Amino acid sequence: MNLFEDLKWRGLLYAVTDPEIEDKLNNEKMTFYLGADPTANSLHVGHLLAYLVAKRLADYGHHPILVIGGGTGLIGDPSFKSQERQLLTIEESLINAEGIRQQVLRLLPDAKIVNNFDWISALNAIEFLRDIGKNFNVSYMINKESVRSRIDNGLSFTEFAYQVLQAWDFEHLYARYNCDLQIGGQDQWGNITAGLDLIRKNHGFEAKAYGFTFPLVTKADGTKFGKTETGTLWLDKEKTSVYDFYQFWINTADDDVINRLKQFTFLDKEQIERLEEKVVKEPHLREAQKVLACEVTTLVHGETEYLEAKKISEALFSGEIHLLNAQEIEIGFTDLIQSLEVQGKLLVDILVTSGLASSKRQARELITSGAITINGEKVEDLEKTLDRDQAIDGLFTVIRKGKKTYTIIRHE
Ligand code: 629
Repeated sequence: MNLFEDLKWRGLLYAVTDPEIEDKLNNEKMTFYLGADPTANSLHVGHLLAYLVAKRLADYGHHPILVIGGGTGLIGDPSFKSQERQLLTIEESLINAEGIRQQVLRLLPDAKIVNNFDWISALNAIEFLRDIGKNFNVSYMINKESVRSRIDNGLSFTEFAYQVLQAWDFEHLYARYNCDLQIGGQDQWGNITAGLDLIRKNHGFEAKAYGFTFPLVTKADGTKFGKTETGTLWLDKEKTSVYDFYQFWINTADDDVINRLKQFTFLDKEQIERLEEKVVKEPHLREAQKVLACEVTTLVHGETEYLEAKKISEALFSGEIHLLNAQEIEIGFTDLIQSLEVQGKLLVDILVTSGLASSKRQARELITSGAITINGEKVEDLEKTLDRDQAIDGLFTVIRKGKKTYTIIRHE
């Protein structure tokens, strides 16, 4: 499959600025760019899609430039945003930019990475208004969706001017690196085409530059992609644990999993079609979800982290939490951990204090009926006491009631 067909098959083409792009992408080596503003110190799964599109192009032989918007991030892109943004401080922008640089470097280790703070901060007001501003007609600017949708409920001159800066970036990269393609999500259409217009104004109509956009990721049930109950799914493991990241992908609905495999993995058509068959024939095995979680977690966090997340997940599923070490228990089961002073105390009493039994009587019944296990071993002795020496890594005792209810005691 050639690149253009592959992008189409994966559902990664929303709009192109020129049908010639098909031939250029398939048969030439283009220098292209993708930008992200450092509004946070980490990218999230929405950005991931964009960087994976960049990786697909790079793997095909095109040359990537990744722009970190240290300058534009200080202004705020109004595209697809219903409200004026809170301004970042310069310091926040620089710190966030560094976090993002590290992440994109991991995804595209050979890409050229530049920060538009370097050239935008060097611009003064006179140059901005005379040299760049003169090329923009206000009625043209107002007709951009990003501006029109905001004009009635408030849009500052600051955000209004954003498109000019992104357009200037494109021209800058075109002039300096021969960059002739910008890619972005569908929300970036107005900014990308502003750049093309500026390039034509300054370099003549024969100047050839292009843009294409990919669609926003949508879910079959209509809820927003990339959010969990706890919020945004970040790529930084300090913000979203690898375990939660893995869980997010493993929990993908059957109706969505094939699209996610197309968009977020590098498996080919044949491999994905094989998985599609499995979703239909044996959905209970969740093979497609397992492959998806493996591919994406490995891509973003590496194999060791993926294996650990998988192990934690499987332990929970099989009920064998006691096979994990203390660190894995901390990562996977924070919600189940109770810190208690239990040394030498009777299990009967601990079942009550930890909330697993409502009374001592019930606690005794649970024990004698064989419903209680400690670190995987059934306890039927009513005189059983807890001892730190038998705890996992001297720290945790896993108490299970019945098949699925757990409490994890952290020995104080
Ligand atoms: C300067 C800044 C440029 C080119 C682009 C930019 C950033 C752009 C933007 N992008 C989004 C972001 O930063 O706001 N103005 O969060 C985001 N992008 C990836 C995809 C996107 C887009 O990073 O393009 O559509 C999300 O999928 O929203 O010279």
